[in-house]
Amino acid sequence: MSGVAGTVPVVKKNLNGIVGFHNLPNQVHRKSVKKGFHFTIMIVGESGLGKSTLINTLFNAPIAPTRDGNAAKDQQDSASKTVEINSFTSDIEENGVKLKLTVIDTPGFGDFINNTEAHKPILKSIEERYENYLDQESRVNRKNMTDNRVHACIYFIAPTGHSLKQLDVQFMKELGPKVNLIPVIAKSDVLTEAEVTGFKERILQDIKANNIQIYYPAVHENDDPETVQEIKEIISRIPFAIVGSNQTFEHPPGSKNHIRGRKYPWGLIEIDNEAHCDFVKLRQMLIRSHMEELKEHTTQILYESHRSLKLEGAGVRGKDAKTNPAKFEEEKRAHELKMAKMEQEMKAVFQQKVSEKEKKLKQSEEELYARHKEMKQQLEQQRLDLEERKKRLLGGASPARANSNTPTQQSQKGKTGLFK
Ligand SMILES: Nc1nc2c(ncn2[C@@H]2O[C@H](COP(=O)(O)OP(=O)(O)OP(=O)(O)O)[C@@H](O)[C@H]2O)c(=O)[nH]1
Ligand SMILES: [Mg+2]
Repeated sequence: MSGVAGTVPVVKKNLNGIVGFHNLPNQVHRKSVKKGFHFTIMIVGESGLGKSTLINTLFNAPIAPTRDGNAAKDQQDSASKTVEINSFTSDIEENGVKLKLTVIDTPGFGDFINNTEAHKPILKSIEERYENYLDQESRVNRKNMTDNRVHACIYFIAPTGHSLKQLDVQFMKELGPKVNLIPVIAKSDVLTEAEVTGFKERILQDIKANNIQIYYPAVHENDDPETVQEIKEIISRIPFAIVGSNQTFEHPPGSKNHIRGRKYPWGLIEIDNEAHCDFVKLRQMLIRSHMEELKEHTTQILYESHRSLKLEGAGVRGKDAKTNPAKFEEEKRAHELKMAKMEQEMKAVFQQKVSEKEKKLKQSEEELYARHKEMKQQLEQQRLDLEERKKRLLGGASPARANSNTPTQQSQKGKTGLFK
C-alpha cells in the first residue's frame, strides 16, 4: 500500500465534460417521493395537560378523545381521560408527496401519591418498538420491514411558572437517551408573556443542571443564511410554549374567516399565530424542516446505542456471569430463544424450498408417465391397426379355401402369398 499507513490518497480530477452525476439529488428525490414518508411522534406528560387536544390540533381533526369531549362522534362515549397507549395514523398528501403520520397518545401520569413507576409503560413501549425493529433486522427475509420506532417525543410540562417538578426531571432523564425529547410548556395561555419567558429560562437551567438530553436542531456548515436564521429562531423557542384547541371561531366576529383558538372574555388566543404561542414553530420543526433529521438521529444514534447495548449484552457474558449471574442467565435464555427462532425460520425456508422442488419433480414425473402412457396407447393402436390390415389382406387373398384350413395353415399360406 502506498502513502501513510491507514490513509487513502484522494485524487481530485477536473472533468472534461459533464458526466451527469449532478442529477443524483433528483434521483434520490424521485425515489423518496415514490416511496413516501413515515413519521412517528409520541406525546407524553402529566394528566390533563392537553396531550390528546394537541393531537387533534396537529391533525386538525377530532381523532383523539379528550376530557372536554371533543372527539370523533363514534368515540364520544369514551371521550375523557386517556387510559391506554393509543396510536393514530393518517395518510396525508401534499403536492404529490405522501406522508404517513403516526401520533401515539399516552395516558397522563401524576394522579397517584406514588408516581415513581409512571414512566415504565411508556419507556417499555419505546423499547419494544426498537426490539421489534431489531427482530426484523435479524430475520432471514428482510423485505417489507416496518419501522414503528418513535422519531420524536413531545414532553408536556405543566404551566406552573416555577421550574421542573421532580417527576419531570426523573422522567426526562430516562427518556432523553432513548428518544428525541422535545419539551413543551402545556396550556401556555394560562401564563403571561413575562411568565412564559421566565419559566422557559428556569426549565432550561434545570435541564442543564440535571444533564437531561433534549433534542436541538443542528446547524450545518453548508446551510444558507436564511436556513440558519430559521433554525436559530426555532432553537430560541425551546421549550415551545403551546396552546391546543379543537374549536374554531369567526375572526373578526361576523366574518367568514374561521381560525383555531381559545376564546376568553378578554379576547381570542390564536393557535396558528406565532405572536400568541409556539405551536406553529413546533409543527414547522417536526414536519417542515427537521423530520428527516429527527428520523436520522433516531436511527443512527438512539437506536444504534440501544442495539449495541443489546448485542454487547449478549457478547460480554463471561464478565456478566461472574458479576450478575441472574442477569447472565436471563440474557442467555433470551439469546437462546432468539437463536432458536432464527433456526426455526431458516428451517421453514429450507422446508419450503424442498417441498417446492419435490412438487416440481413430482409434476414432471407425472408428465413423463402420461407421455409414456400415451405413446404406449399409440403403439398398441398401431399394432391393432396392422393386425386388422393383415387380417383383411389375408381374408381377401384366398376366400375359397379359408373354411377348409386351420388358422395356422391359413396364416402361413397367407404369408407366402403376401411376399411372393
Ligand atoms: N387552557 C387550555 N386548556 C387546554 C389546552 N389544551 C387542552 N386544554 C383543555 O384541557 C383539558 C384536558 O385536555 P386533554 O387533551 O384531554 O388532556 P390529556 O393530557 O390528554 O389528558 P389525559 O388523557 O387525562 O392525560 C380539556 O378540557 C381541554 O379542553 C390549552 O392549550 N389551554
Ligand atoms: Mg388524553
